[in-house]
Amino acid sequence: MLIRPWRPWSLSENEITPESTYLNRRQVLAGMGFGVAATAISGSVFAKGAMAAVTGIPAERNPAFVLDRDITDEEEATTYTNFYEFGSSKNIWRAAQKLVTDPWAVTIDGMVEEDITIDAEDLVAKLGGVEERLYRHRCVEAWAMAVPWTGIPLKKLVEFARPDAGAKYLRIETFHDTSIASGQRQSWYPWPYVEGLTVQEANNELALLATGIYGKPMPNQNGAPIRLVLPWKYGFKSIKSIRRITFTDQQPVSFWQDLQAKEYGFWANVNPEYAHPRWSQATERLLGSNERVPTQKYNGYAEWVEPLYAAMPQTRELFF
Ligand SMILES: Nc1nc2c(c(=O)[nH]1)N[C@H]1C(S)=C(S)[C@@H](COP(=O)(O)O)O[C@H]1N2
Ligand SMILES: [Mo]
Repeated sequence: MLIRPWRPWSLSENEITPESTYLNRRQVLAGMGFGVAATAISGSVFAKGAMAAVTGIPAERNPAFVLDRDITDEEEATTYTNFYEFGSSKNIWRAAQKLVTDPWAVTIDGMVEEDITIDAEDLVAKLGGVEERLYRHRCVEAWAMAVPWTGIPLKKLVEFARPDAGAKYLRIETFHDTSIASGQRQSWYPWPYVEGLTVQEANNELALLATGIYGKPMPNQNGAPIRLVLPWKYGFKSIKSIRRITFTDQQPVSFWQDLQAKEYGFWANVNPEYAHPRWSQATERLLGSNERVPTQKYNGYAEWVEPLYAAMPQTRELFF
């Protein structure tokens, strides 16, 4: 087994982990202990759990999306993950194997022509072909990665859902099952995990409903069988293991907003000029290395998404 060297940055990253600092002391200590253990056991782990057969994988790469950095090592991106349902450490990939992702019912409801509950596989087939895209990902905790996602533009789901003219937002929910996800037994969190975005954002070309990564079906720990990927926003907006998508005229209150509205807003568009209340967002650490690089406005995707916000006041509210 590969024993990883101690990396000093992992300690400082633990210190800034926004998703645990406000928790009670007991929880913070438990999380740190687990983090230290994680550096010693996350070697040779290529079999990261059973993966269901998924439509269209591997898919053809869409050449419109190019990176300014190397693709993150696959093992890093699939073993260093945030998925609070399975615990507050980054090393939850093993625990996440408990999730049964096939069959997987997804419900589309709210302000739509007709509510529907459909298996994720059938939904993906109905929405059409998947493609591969290379995207940067920027966590609010100031680590970043660059990975090949497989997925379908979210706008195809909007089209399929046939929302009412009055629907302004998508409210998206993760599964809720305390018998599988030990993190969900921690009652101080507002489970299930919820995220939201506007219908216009969902219709933006960049918004992706992802079913795979590195040319393989999505591993559980990265959000199987279906998750959101919104690369111009902080990573917490990219909700994993989606169960329900509700079209609504009310701005959804997301999981982190509910916990700490002063630190995690609804828009959460990446911007190096607006610091998090507890740390700078000016630079980011590339996963799998000690290298820090400057963070870019909209995570480098301004040309795709700036028009979405052109009519809004360019204040901090848009960027936290
Ligand atoms: N359901 C759910 N989705 C989630 C999270 C989570 O804890 N639960 N964490 C978010 C955060 S903070 C980030 S940075 C990304 C991480 O995605 P990755 O683990 O695939 O890199 O997932 C997001 N989606
Ligand atoms: Mo994150």
